[in-house]
Amino acid sequence: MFALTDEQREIADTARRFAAEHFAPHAVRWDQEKHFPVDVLRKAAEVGMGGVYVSEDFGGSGLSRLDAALIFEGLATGCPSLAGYLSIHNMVAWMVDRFGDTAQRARFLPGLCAMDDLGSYCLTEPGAGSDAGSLRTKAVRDGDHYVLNGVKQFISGAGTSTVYIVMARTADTGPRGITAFIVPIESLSFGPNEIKMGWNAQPTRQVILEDVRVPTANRLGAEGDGFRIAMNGLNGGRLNIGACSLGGAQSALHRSLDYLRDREAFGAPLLRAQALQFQLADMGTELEAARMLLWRAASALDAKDPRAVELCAMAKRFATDTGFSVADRALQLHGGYGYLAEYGIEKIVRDLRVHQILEGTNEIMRVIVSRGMTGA
Ligand code: FAD
Ligand code: 2MC
Repeated sequence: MFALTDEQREIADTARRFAAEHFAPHAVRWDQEKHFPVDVLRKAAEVGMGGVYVSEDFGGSGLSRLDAALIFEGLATGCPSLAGYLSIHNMVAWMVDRFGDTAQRARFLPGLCAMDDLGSYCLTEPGAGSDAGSLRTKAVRDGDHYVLNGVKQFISGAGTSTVYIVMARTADTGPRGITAFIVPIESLSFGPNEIKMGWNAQPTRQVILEDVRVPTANRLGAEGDGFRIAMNGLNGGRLNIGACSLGGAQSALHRSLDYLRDREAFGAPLLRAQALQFQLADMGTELEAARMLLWRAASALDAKDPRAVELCAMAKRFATDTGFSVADRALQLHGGYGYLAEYGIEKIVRDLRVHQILEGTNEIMRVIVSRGMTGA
C-alpha cells in the first residue's frame, strides 16, 4: 500500500511526461478555444491509456485501479479537463469489457481501446441527476429491437463520441427496472455545447433519443441490470475523478512553489515568509492524505473488498474537496497573477470545481458513506 513498485512508478512517470509534453503546453488555449483535441487523445491511446483497466485480449492494458489512479493523477497535471474525459472513456470501455458478451467485446473494445471510437456515459437526465434511479428514458421491446425515447443531460464527449452507453427504463420498478444499451452515434441527436465554468477542453451536450431503434444484440447485460452496471462503472470513475483533482492541485502547488521562489516583496523572495511556507506545507500534507485514501480505495476495489463502494465514495469526496481547496489556495498565493488566464492557475480552479459535482455530488458521496455506516 505505502510503497509503489518500480513498475507503478514508471507508469506514473509515463503519464506525467505525456501530460507535460502533449497537454500542458496547449491547455490554456484549448480551454479558451473550447477545443477538444481528439488527435492528442488518440496519442494517449497509443501508450495504452484508452483501455487502462480493460483486459488485454481485445486491446486493453490490463492494469489495476491503483495503476489507473496513478495514470489519471499524472495526466491531470497537464489538463484536468482532458484527463477527466479520458477517465469517462475508460469507464465506458471497462463496462463493455466487464458486462459485455464476447461478441460485444470483440465488436467495440478494439476501437475504444485505440480511441478510434470515443465513449460517452449517459445516465443523468434533466429530471434525474442525483436520484439516478428515477430516470425516465424509455426502452420498449419491439421484436429483436428496443425503441428508445428520452433525453440525457450533461453528457461529456457528446456529439464527438461514437459509442454511447445509455441507461433506459424497461420496467417501472425503480433502479431495478433500468437496462443498459450500447448505442452508436448515427441514431442520436444532440443539444448545443453547454457554456461552462470549466472542463472547456471537452464538449458537454444533451443526447436526444427519438424513436432510436437499438438491436437486442446491443443490450449490455440482462434487462434490469442497467443500474448496477452503471453504478459499478462509477465506483472506478469516482476514483479516477478524485485522482484528476489530485493531479490538478499538485500541479498548482508546484507552480506556487516556483512562483514564490521568484517573486520578491519586502526585500526578499516571498518563499522566505514562514506564513506562506506553512500554507505550502498544509497543501502538501492534505494532498498526501487524500492520495493515501484514494490508493486505499483503489486497492479495495482491486481486491473486491466488501467496503470498496463506501471507500470509493469517501475517496472521491475527500480528494475532490481537497484538490479544489489546494488549487484555490494556490491561486491566492499567486496574488493578482493567479487570476489571469495566462498563468493557468484559474483554469485549474475552474476545472476542479466540477469534480465536486459530477460522478455523484459530494453530498451523494456522504449519503453512500453514511448508509454504509448506519446500514440504512
Ligand atoms: P441534483 O441532483 O438536482 O442536486 C442538486 C443539489 O442537491 C446538489 O447539491 C446535490 O448534492 C443535492 N442533493 C440531491 N439529493 C440529495 C440528498 N439526498 N441529500 C443531500 N443532498 C442532495 N452525467 C452523465 O450521466 N454523464 C456525463 O458524462 C456527465 N458529465 C457531466 C459533465 C459536467 C460538466 C457536469 C456539470 C455534469 C455531468 N454529468 C454527467 C451530470 C452529473 O453527474 C450531475 O450533474 C450530478 O450527478 C448532479 O445531478 P443534478 O445536476 O441533477 O443535481
Ligand atoms: N456500486 C455497486 N452497486 C451499487 C452502487 C455502487 N456504487 N450503488 C448502488 N448499487 C446497487 C445497490 O446495491 C442496489 O442493488 P440491488 O438492486 O441488488 O439491491 C441497486 O444498485 C440500487 O441501489 P440503491 O437502492 O442504493 O438505489 P437508490 O435509488 O437509493 O440510489 C444512489 C443510490 C443515490 C447512491 C445512486 O442513485 C447514485 O449514486 N446517485 C448519483 C448519480 C451519479 O453518480 N451520477 C453520475 C453521472 S455520470 C457523470 O457525472 C460523469 C461525469 C460521467
